[in-house]
Amino acid sequence: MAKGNNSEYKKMIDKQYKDLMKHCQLHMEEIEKNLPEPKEDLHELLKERGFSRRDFVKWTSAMTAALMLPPIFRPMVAKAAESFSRLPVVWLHFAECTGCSEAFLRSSYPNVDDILLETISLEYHETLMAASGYQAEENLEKAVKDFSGKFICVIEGGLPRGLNGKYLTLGPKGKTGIQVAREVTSKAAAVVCIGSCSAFGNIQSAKPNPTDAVGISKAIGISTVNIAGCPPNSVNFTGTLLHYLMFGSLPALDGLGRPVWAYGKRIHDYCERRPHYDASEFVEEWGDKGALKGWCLYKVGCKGPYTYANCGKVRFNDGISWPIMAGHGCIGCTEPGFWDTMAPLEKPLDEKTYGGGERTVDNIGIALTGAAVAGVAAHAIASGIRHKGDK
Ligand code: FSX
Ligand code: SF4
Ligand code: F3S
Repeated sequence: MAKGNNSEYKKMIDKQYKDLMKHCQLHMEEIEKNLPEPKEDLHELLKERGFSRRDFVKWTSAMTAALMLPPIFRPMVAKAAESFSRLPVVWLHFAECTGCSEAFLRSSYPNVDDILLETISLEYHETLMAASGYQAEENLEKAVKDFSGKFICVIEGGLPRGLNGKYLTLGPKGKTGIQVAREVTSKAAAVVCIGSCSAFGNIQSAKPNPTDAVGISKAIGISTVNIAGCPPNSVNFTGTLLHYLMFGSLPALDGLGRPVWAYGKRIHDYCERRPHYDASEFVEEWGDKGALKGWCLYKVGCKGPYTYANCGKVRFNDGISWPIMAGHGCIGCTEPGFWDTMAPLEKPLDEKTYGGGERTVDNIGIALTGAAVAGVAAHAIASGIRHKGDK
């Protein structure tokens, strides 16, 4: 419909939002019936940590906007947050540094998202649980059986495929990571890869990659939602789970499985140093006049023009800062293979390969992130949910 006919257009949009709201309400009623009682009282926990009711309301507004929903959805975002601890989660660890869990669980300046994560109903999490050996394996089997088809499988870390997967074995029976991943994900409602290692292989698969490590999707051939970043931002994880709680589906994904609401734009598009880039004011070397003045970090290796993520918008540690604000360029940690493709990390990319100078930023962006751009519109809302035919 042409936007020119304003009142008709508005009516159509209003109807779409009403239908979406109805879908959301019905789904949340289903949750009331089908998922266990909340294990934690979010409001009590927030109070204990010094967050007021007003802080929570402010957070729901910000999260509603971040998820690209109109303000009428604020009460539903609040309700989904209160139901966060109803969603059973099985959290697996493969080849990684555990920095993703650490970043979420040990933040010195926790935000509402970090507190929300504390309420998550972790049926199994190797780093946090007390059990080990046979008991741990039993816990995993029980969680998968009890919540079959209902739990979210969160995965940290990539999977080594070399030696038939034997570079990574787990538990007393010596199962390979690939075996465990297949068994658990086949019973999950959705698979969320947290961090660039499980999403794309990341450092584990950097050259020369002697263990032949890859991301989960590539290792076992399933669709995954990829919360990229090394480590990723807790906001991008909680927002994705809140969407799932509200609508029973995962948010729209780009061609690399990343939620569009969080990874739809480049670091360069949200960067506070962008006016300096446009005015050709660059830091030429560390500690120079430009560095003191907060100029653009492109010439000291910032890969923000080729990196899709919302770091500049949501920041880290309760919004205090983010890499570029702290004075170092983005190293592209949300992009597949960034360790190899974005090297050298403190110099601009090779001009011969990409065409030369900052004039060609857009060419480089297209070359490195073409797959992401081409795929943004291509994925359906539920593309993170296991497809029937997935092996
Ligand atoms: Fe990888 Fe996460 Fe980087 Fe580390 O688990 S994304 S190496 S922060 O810990 O997987
Ligand atoms: Fe910001 Fe980096 Fe872009 Fe410069 S190149 S404007 S520092 S994202
Ligand atoms: Fe990673 Fe760049 Fe953000 S390095 S944390 S994507 S600013």
